[in-house]
Amino acid sequence: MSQRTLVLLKPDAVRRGLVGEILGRIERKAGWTISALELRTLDREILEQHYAEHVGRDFYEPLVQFMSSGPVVSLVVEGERVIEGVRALAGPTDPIKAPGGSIRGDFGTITRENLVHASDSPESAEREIKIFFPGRS
Ligand code: FUP
Repeated sequence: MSQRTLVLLKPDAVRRGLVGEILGRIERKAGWTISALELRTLDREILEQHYAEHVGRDFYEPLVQFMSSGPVVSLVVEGERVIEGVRALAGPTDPIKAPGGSIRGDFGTITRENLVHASDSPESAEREIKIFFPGRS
């Protein structure tokens, strides 16, 4: 089942020079295609839309500070079961619990700075693609 998903390489990934490493893992999956890609620094307004479900949580403010602290790479990836697939490549939210071989497991230590975002359902993917790439909805 072909799908599309919104992926963010977070400011820690860009700062640490891990863009090529992470994009490479996505590109090497058979049949997946990057159909949009942009480097940009996110402002509070777009982050409030993106993280609407987390507004008011104790970790929300530090998350917004971190996510706006430098450029991110935003991309749309299309292909077979890509929503579940990119989340499997990323690993669970807490990088210490993430298995070796996953992006968060290989490179992360703190939950806030966990390198990558990937949509968690077809509905989230469509909502998030509209936020980051309004021309492609
Ligand atoms: P995920 O779907 O794995 O990206 O995780 P969530 O949507 O649950 O959380 C979004 C982001 O909020 C995480 F990537 C990091 C941050 N977060 C925290 O900083 N602390 C928490 O306890 C939970 C999430």
